[in-house]
Amino acid sequence: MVKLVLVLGDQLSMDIHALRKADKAHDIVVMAEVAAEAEYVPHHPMKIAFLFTAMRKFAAELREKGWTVAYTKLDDPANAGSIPGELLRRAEEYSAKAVLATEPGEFRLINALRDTPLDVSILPDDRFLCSHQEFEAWAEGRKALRMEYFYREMRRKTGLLMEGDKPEGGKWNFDHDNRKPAKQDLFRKGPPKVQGDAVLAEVLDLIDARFGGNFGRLRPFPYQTDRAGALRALDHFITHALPEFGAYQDAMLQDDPHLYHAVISLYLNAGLLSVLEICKKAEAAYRAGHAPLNSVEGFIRQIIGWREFMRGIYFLEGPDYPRRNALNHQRKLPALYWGAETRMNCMAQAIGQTRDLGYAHHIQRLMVTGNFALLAGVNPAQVHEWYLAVYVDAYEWVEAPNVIGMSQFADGGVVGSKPYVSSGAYIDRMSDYCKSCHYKVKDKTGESACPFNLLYWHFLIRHRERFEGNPRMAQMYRTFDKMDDARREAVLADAEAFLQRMSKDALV
Ligand code: FAD
Ligand code: DLZ
Ligand code: SF4
Repeated sequence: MVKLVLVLGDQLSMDIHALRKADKAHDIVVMAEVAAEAEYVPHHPMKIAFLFTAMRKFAAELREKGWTVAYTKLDDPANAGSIPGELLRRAEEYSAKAVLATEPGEFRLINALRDTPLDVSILPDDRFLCSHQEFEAWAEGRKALRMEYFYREMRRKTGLLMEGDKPEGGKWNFDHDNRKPAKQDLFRKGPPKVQGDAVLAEVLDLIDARFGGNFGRLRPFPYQTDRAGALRALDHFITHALPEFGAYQDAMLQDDPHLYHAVISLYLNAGLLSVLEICKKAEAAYRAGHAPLNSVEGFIRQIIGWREFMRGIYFLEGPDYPRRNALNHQRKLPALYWGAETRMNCMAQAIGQTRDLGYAHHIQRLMVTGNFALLAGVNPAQVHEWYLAVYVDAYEWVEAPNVIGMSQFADGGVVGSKPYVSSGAYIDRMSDYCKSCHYKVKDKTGESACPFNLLYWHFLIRHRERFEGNPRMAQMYRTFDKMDDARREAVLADAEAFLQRMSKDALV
C-alpha cells in the first residue's frame, strides 16, 4: 500500500526519520508551501523566502535521488492551504491512507496531524542528541533544571571535548575567559556572500507579492538556501570567526550585526546542517590548533547544551508554555518593535538589523530587546509572537523557551534561576551604542536618563516580594535601599512617566 511521507519546511535533511522509514520505490514524499504555516505569525519575508527556496531545492534533490515528490507551491490553485489539507488532497490523489511523519517542532502542528482522519505515524525527530524520554529521565526528581548539568551529560554522551571521562582542559566551562567588548574592525569577514539563482529569484517575487507588507526587508537576500551553501557558511565561520567567538560572544557593535557569530541557526534548524557535524568540525579546529578552547567549548555548549536543553524544556513543559505569564505583565508590545522611531539607540540598532536581516545575535535578543520588554512589563505572549515572527531561525520549540523562559521569566524560573535584567551600564560596557544615543547612560534620573536605568529599578520594585529573597538579587535591593528617599522617588516617578509616554505611542 502506498504511503505519504511528510517533509516539513524545517525537516530538510536527507536522513530525516520519515524518509529513512519510507520505501523510495512506492511511497510519495509530500511537501507543501501553505498559507497556514506562512501566516500563523507575520513571519519576516526573508524567513519565508529562505524556507520556500530551500524546500524547492530539497525537493529537486530528492527527485534526483529517485524519490517521487508531490510538491505544492503556494500559488498553486489546488493548494489546500494547510498541512493536513494537503495530506488529505494527496491521499485522495494517490489512493493512500497512511502517512509517515517526523515529529513537528510545535504542538500546534503535532495536534493538527493527530486530528486528521488519516493513519499518521509520528516518528521521533532524531536529529537531536537528546530524546524526549532521555530529557524526562534527566529532569525527573531534580529541584531545578540547570543547563550546565545537562550540558555535561551531552559532553559525556557525545565524547566532544572529552579526555576519557574528564573535560578537555580540566574544566567544563571557560566563560570566565569570554565576555570582552569588541572594537570596530574593517577586516572582520562576516558571513559568505550569496549567489542568486532562478529558484531564489522566483521565490523572492512570490514573497514580495504575498508578504511584502510584513515587517522586514527582503532584498538584498543574504542567506544560503541549500545544503552545499550551508556547509560553505559553516566552513567560513570555522575558518574566519570561531577563533574569536568565545572572547567576543557577548559584544555588540553598531554597524556590525554579526561580529564573530556563526549565523548558522537558520540552516541547523531547517535541517541543512546537523548538530554533530557542526560540533565535530569545531572540535577538529581546536585539535588542529586553529581555535582556542574557550571559543570552541563556548560554541559547542551553545549547540549541545543550550539548544538541546531548550528543546527538552519545550516538550517537557507542554502546549501551554508559550502562554505563561508568571509576572503578570500586561503592557502591549510598543510600536517601536515593529520599526516605529525610537531615541534609544541600542533598540534602534537591534531592531534595525532585525528588520534588515531577520537576525540579531544572542546578547542583542537577550539584553537589549528582551531586557527592555521585561523591564517595561510587556505581555510575554506578545513578546513571544514578535520573536517567532521576526527571526529567520525562529520555530516555537526553540524560540518559546528562550523568550518565555530565559528572556521574560514568564515561566516563573523553569529555565533560569533569576531574570536577565540590567540597567544601561551593561549595554554600555558591552557595546558602542551608548555613545550615539539621545539618552545619557550615566544619568539615573531626569529627561536625559537612560530608560534602562529608570525601568531597571521600576522592575525590581514592582517585583520586590518575589525577588528580594533570591540570593543572586539581594545586592540590587540593598543598592536601591541605600539611595536617599528623594532619589528613589524620582527614579520611580520618571520610570512611570516614561512608561506612560510609551503607552501613548509618543516618541521615546
Ligand atoms: P551563535 O552565537 O554563533 O551560536 C551558535 C549556535 O548555537 C547557534 O546557531 C544556535 O544553533 C545555538 N544556540 C546558541 N544559543 C542558543 C540558545 N539560547 N538556544 C538555542 N540554540 C542556541 N535561537 C534559535 O535558533 N531560534 C530562535 O527562535 C531563537 N530565539 C531566541 C530568543 C531570545 C530572546 C534569545 C535570548 C535567544 C534566542 N535564540 C534563538 C538563541 C540565539 O540567540 C540564536 O540561536 C543565535 O543568535 C543564532 O545566531 P548564530 O547562528 O550566529 O549563533
Ligand atoms: C515556518 C514555515 C513556513 C513559513 N512555511 C512553511 C510551509 O509553507 N510549509 C511547511 O511545511 N513548513 C513551513 N514552515 C515550517 C513550519 O511552520 C514548522 O515545521 C513548524 O513550525 C514546526 O516546527
Ligand atoms: Fe540604550 Fe540607554 Fe545606551 Fe541609549 S543610553 S543606547 S537607551 S543603554
